[in-house]
Amino acid sequence: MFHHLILCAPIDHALLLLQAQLLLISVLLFTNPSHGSSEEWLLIDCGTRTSYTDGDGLRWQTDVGFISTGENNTNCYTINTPEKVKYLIRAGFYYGNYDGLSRPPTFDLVIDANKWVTVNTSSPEPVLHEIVYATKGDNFLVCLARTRPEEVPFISSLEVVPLATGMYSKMNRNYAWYLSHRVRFGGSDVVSPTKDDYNREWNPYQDPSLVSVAANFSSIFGYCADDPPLPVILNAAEPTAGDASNAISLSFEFPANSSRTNYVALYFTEVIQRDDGETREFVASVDGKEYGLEVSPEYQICSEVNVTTEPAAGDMKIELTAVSGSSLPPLICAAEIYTVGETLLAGSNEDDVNGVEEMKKSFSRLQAWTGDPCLPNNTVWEWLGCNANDPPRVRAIYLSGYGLEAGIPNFGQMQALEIM
Ligand SMILES: *[C@@H]1O[C@H](CO)[C@@H](O)[C@H](O)[C@H]1NC(C)=O
Ligand SMILES: *[C@@H]1O[C@H](CO)[C@@H](O)[C@H](O)[C@H]1NC(C)=O
Ligand SMILES: *[C@@H]1O[C@H](CO)[C@@H](O)[C@H](O)[C@H]1NC(C)=O
Ligand SMILES: *[C@@H]1O[C@H](CO)[C@@H](O)[C@H](O)[C@H]1NC(C)=O
Ligand SMILES: *[C@@H]1O[C@H](CO)[C@@H](O)[C@H](O)[C@H]1NC(C)=O
Ligand SMILES: CC(=O)N[C@H]1CO[C@H](CO)[C@@H](O)[C@@H]1O
Repeated sequence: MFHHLILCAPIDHALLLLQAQLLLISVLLFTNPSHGSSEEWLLIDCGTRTSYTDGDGLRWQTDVGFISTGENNTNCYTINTPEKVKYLIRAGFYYGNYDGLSRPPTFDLVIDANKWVTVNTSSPEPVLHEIVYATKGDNFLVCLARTRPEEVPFISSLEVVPLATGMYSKMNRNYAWYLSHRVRFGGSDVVSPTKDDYNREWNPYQDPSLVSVAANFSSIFGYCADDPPLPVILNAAEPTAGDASNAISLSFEFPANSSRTNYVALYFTEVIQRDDGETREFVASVDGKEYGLEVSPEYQICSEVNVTTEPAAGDMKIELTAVSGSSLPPLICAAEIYTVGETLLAGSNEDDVNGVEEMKKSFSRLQAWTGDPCLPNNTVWEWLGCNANDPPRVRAIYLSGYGLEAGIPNFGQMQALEIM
């Protein structure tokens, strides 16, 4: 029973400078990507009234042109896309008391007909939510849904980056995949999104039982399918010298009572030219399961193992264990872990969507309603009732209170309609 609306909120400029890449909106270019390039991104910054190019040469603009106009002027963002491309999408929220009310709102973030996440903006830090999403058609919508009557949703940033064909190919396209962890091991600094062809941020994984080893080369000859950036690959971590176990044990935090299925990608390179007779071979296991992930990294080549894991609960344990006979311990450069969401809903019945679009054309008072009319089912348009079919159908139209005088248009194709 709540309205989808969007407010591109200004963000604190000092924080913007510190967190530029996190807080800016980028929406991409609608060409079919083969190599990641920031030139394929269209960048929108909620804190700006005019376009500009930043110090990294990235072009930023306002959200004008991406929002549908309505009673509240801004509703959903419509992102035009080529069909069947996967996107990395990151939404950022920084309240910073921009409205002077000291009332950080909680609301739903929605992508097409699907709930993405409930956003709680009470943190003093920017809140970021990131997914890999495969578009179904020639555009997709990102909407903010008001779920608490007194709280007005806003967004600070929305970054949409096309992924190259073949990236994350084990991620089933019928699901959204939520970023849970993305780490690099061989260094203590963050590798910023501007260093990554796909706008990914790589945070250091700190563990006293690991020691960093820098590669003695500065370029690689073989790339990984999921294409981590060079600074991440040129540094690895090994067990601290003297550790006899020849193993690396990693732990990644997850809610204790969650049931999670993850896509896990691990990245490696051999950082030294091994002497004759030296070997480095190890196996990776996730939550104690081996999945046949065997690694023998090669000098100056990125290698990757990846797996969609069986459901598990609580923290994730990843173990890298040297095979017997390996003269060198395991090493690792980086890891990404994405958690699968619910099956994506296709959207409400198409005839009904077309029917309500016709009604919106006839009644300007209805034009503020955007997004899917019946989905998610806690954000059904206020003047509609929907059934629980899959896909849902419009069951009722409640126009009293809207002061509508024009003739009712023909929406005879809305066959589930019982109440007007
Ligand atoms: C938002 O998060 C804050 C801090 O964790 C919490 O106190 C508050 O109850 C949350 N709001 C909602 C609506 O869940
Ligand atoms: C996943 O790992 C396999 C090897 O196990 C590799 O062939 C593939 O390119 C990797 N990447 C993707 C995106 O599947
Ligand atoms: C997990 O725990 C949280 C807090 O203890 C609770 O609110 C939530 O309902 C639990 N979820 C499940 C699936 O049990
Ligand atoms: C890297 O180390 C190997 C020996 O492990 C050496 O042969 C090679 O010249 C070094 N490369 C550079 C660029 O220093
Ligand atoms: C709303 O959708 C959720 C799944 O997203 C489902 O579990 C729930 O039963 C639905 N509620 C109604 C009233 O259809
Ligand atoms: C259609 C709709 O939700 N309109 C809202 C626009 O914003 C004003 C002020 O926040 C609300 O009072 C309207 O209800």
